[in-house]
Amino acid sequence: MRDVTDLYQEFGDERLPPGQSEREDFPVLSKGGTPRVDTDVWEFTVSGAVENELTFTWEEFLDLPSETQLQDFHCVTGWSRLDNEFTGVPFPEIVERAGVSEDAVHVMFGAADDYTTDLAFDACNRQEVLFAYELDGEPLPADHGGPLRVVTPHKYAWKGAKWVDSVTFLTEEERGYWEQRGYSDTANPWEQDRYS
Ligand SMILES: Nc1nc2c(c(=O)[nH]1)N[C@H]1C(S)=C(S)[C@@H](COP(=O)(O)O)O[C@H]1N2
Ligand SMILES: [Mo]
Repeated sequence: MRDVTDLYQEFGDERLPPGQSEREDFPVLSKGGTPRVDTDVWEFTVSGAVENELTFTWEEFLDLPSETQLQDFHCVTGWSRLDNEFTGVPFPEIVERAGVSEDAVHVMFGAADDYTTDLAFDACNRQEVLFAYELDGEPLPADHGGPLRVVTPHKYAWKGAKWVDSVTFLTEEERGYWEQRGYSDTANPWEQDRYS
């Protein structure tokens, strides 16, 4: 397992970002209910500024190289859950297979509940950004985004789309669900980038 809980050193002095408090349980925050996602018909698509548009079935996605990481999780509402064990596919694995264009500057994630969230390409193209399907050694619970979610330990957690089923590479910035409603594009917890 790779421990990435020290990535805070890139951004600040304290592991726990300012204005956050640690909690042991794992609250569920979703804009609506938990969508039903059937892995038998599930499809994951990669499109936009890429050489190869890609589609993965669930089995194909599970065959991609994966990694287990120890990560922290920071919610913009003020709680942090430390030392979560997430297993999944690192974002750069997708970038490599898709042959992302030089002019891709931004990324939009899409999800089964019509949620979207955006990030700069450089902020996404890191080993710690995982398409995660296990939490603490168990299949990711549906409420937390199972079968597949994104985790972004260097950003507030709304940047991690639960029930993720698409990634689009963009040559211009666009805004996701919360970003259109006043939340930050950068979302750096150590700078308290909560709103834009
Ligand atoms: N698809 C989808 N992803 C989502 C959300 C959502 O409503 N839909 N909520 C976001 C928000 S605001 C947060 S804080 C985290 C919460 O993840 P959790 O429910 O596992 O704690 O998921 C993020 N990802
Ligand atoms: Mo949130």
